[in-house]
Amino acid sequence: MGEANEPKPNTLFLEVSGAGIPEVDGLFVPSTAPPTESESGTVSSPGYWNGKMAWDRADGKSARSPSISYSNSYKSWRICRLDGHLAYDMTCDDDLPPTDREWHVYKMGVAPAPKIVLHYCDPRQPCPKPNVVFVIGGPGSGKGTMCELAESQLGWVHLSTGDLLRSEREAGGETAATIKKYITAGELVPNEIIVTLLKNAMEMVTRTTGKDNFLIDGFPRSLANLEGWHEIFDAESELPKMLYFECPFPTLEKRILGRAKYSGRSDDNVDSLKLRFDTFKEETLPTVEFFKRKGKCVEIDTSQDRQAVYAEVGDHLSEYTDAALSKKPLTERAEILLGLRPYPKS
Ligand code: UP5
Ligand code: MG
Repeated sequence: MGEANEPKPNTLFLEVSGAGIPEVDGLFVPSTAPPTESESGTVSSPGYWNGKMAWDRADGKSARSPSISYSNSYKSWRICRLDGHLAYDMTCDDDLPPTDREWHVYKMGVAPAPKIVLHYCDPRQPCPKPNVVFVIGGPGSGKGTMCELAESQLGWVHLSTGDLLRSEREAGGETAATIKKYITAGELVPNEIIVTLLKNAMEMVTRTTGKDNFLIDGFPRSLANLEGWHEIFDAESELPKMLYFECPFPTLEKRILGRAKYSGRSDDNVDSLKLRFDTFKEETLPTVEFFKRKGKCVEIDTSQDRQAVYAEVGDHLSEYTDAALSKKPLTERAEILLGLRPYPKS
C-alpha cells in the first residue's frame, strides 16, 4: 500500500458534496496557484492564499484558481462556481474551511450549501497502513478504560470492536438482528461483519484525521478473527503487538456487576457474563497463545489498581507515542478514568 500517500503536513484534500449547484461538488486538491499579492496586500505562496491554505479543483475545471480560498477583506471562506463567481461563503476566521457549520448561500449560489469533508491523505489513493496494537482480555478486564485513557492522554485512536458492533446494532441496518443475537448469547459475531466494520472505521479515521496509531480493543477474539484480519492486511505484513490483560474471574465478575448499574448493556448480567467468559476461554485464549508463541504478546496484570495498570500500558505503547504527549499533565477525563476524581453527577 502507498507510502506515497502518507499524510503530509499542510497537505489536505477537500471533498465537497450536496451543493445546490452540482458542478461545485467534487474533490479539491492543494492549490498550485502561483504566488500573488491579494487585494488586502497579503502575499500568497503556492498552496496558500491570503495566508491560509487554498484548494483547486482536482479535475482542473475551475475558472478561478484557487476555487476554495480565504478572503482577508471579507473575513470569509469562499467556494466558487466553475465560472469563478462566488457561490457559498462562511464568515469566520477559522484556519481551515469549516466542516461543522452550514455555509451561507451567496447570490450566485443555489441552496443547499455543500458539506465539506477534510482528508489528510489523497482519497484517490489507497489508505496508508495503520500502526496497530491489539488489546485483549476477559470481559471487564479494563480494555475500554485503558484504551480510552491512551486516547485522551497519549493521542492513540481507540476502536472498540464491541462498541462498533453495538452502534451498528442500534443503527438498525441489515446486520443488526444478527449482531443482537450473538452479543446477547455472549458468542462471537461472524467474521465478515466485524472485519468490515473495523476496516471502514480505521480508514475513515486515518483519512479524515491523519491519525494512524490504533488501539484495537477486543479483537482478534479467535484465530478465525485473525484470518479475517489477514484478508484485509496481507499475511506477509508484520503481526501487530498484543497487550493481553490478565485478570481472575471473581474480579471480572465484581467489575461487570458494578458497571451493570449504569452501563445499560444487554450483556452486563450474571448469565451473559458467564457465557462471555466461556467464549473468552475457548476462543480467545488460544489466540493469545498464538501471539505468545510469535513473541508478540505482552501480558499485563489488570487486577492491579488503575494507575498501576495505566503505567504499564503507557510503557508498552511508548515506542509509538508522541514523546511530548507522554509528558502532558493528566486531563480531567484521564483523572476520572483513573479514579482520581469522581464521575460527574450528570
Ligand atoms: N475497571 C477497569 N479497570 C479497573 C481496575 N484496574 N481496577 C478497578 N476497576 C477497574 O472495565 C469494566 C469495569 O471495571 C468498569 O466499570 C471499569 O471502571 C472497571 P472496562 O474497561 O469497561 O472493561 P472491558 O475489558 O472493556 O470490558 P467489556 O465488558 O467491554 O469487555 P468485553 O470483552 O466483554 O466486551 P466487548 O464490548 O469488547 O464485546 C461485547 C460482545 O461483542 C462480545 O461478548 C461479543 O459477543 C461481541 N464481539 C464480537 O463478537 N467480536 C468482536 O471482535 C468484539 C465483540
Ligand atoms: Mg469494553
